[in-house]
Amino acid sequence: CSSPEKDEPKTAEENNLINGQYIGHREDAQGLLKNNDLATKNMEIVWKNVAIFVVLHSVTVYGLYLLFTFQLKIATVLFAYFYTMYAAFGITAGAHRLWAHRSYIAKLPLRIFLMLAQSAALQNDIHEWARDHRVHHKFTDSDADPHNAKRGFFFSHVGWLMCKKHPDVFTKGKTVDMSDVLNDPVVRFQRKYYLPLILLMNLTVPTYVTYCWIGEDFWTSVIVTFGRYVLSLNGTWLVNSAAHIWGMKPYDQNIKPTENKFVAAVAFGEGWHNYHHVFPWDYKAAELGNYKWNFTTCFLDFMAKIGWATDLKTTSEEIIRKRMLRTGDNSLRLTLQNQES
Ligand code: ST9
Ligand code: ZN
Ligand code: ZN
Repeated sequence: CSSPEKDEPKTAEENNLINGQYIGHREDAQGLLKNNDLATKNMEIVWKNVAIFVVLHSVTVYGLYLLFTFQLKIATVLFAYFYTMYAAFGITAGAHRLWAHRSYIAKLPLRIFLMLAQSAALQNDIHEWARDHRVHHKFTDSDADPHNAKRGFFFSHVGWLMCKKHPDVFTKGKTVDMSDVLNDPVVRFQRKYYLPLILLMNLTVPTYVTYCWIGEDFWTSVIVTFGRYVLSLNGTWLVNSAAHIWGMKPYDQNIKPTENKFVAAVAFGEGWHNYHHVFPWDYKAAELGNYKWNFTTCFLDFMAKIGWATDLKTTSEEIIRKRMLRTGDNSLRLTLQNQES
């Protein structure tokens, strides 16, 4: 005979899965709770990650205090900005537009340059980053989306990195093919040597330059390194949070991603997110071929000029217009009309 304890589910996963099928939390039998409440109720917090992010953000607040009380050298601030831009290209031009979306073809030197930059960004290795991102596009704003924006700003911004993933991410995520990414020897090299690469690119190089070349004291150099990293993480996370909540939807009003100028500015061109979710293969990740708040597109156009990037995919004006008329919220046309009149 079975004891009541034996019948009780032991883990969040047992709670949610019967024969591998997600059935919702048992308390949902009467349909009293909404899906997102259920996911939140069942989530398993990873306290180690919570502690790391709290410490990192506290150090960053002190770093910002040093910055705003003019206790940092100008060279330190300039170097931090340009190193952030380099690391950001590893994410935007590399992990995102090249490896996750295959929006262009990159020659070997560019792939090595971007792999090192992506290591400097320390946002998981290229394979893991691209896998989560492909799953995000395929199952946007559902339980299978690793940073489902329907669970609120905090969850989609950083909360998803502080708890175990929803079972749907594992099950539905398995349907996403990653063989093309793993076929790239540069990606495999990064996976093999990920720890030394991030220690070198994210920590040692920037701290060494700030300490030995610019002449800040050692602890200031370490604080600047961590602060720069945390600010760039938040810039990236805003794409998942703010650009899934606030802004216009000129291309498809039926989805959550938006056009967000502020996010585009801090995320080197990745804030035109309504467009990007509708036309994810476009290397510009934005319409109009403009360079408005899109440093990554300027960088890729330069790479195309020197022959390191080829086959840059884009979307024809006609297809964009048709889609805007069919599903857009009319906001862009109204804005353009207002500017003209
Ligand atoms: C970070 C990433 O910050 C940020 C990404 C942002 C994306 C934004 C996109 C927008 C565009 C680009 C904008 C750029 C702007 C740049 C501006 C710069 C200024 N599919 O993950 P695990 C399976 S990272 C299929 O451990 P847990 C798989 O078998 C920050 N399967 O799940 C896997 O095993 P393996 C630093 C999947 O245990 C296994 O499950 N990093 C998928 O629930 C276990 O996977 C951190 O903080 C999937 N999608 O743990 C690390 N996912 O990998 C934080 C999983 O061996 N991460 N599987 O194949 C962790 O500690 C853990 O992942 C966890 C979940 C606790 C969050
Ligand atoms: Zn998105
Ligand atoms: Zn994308």
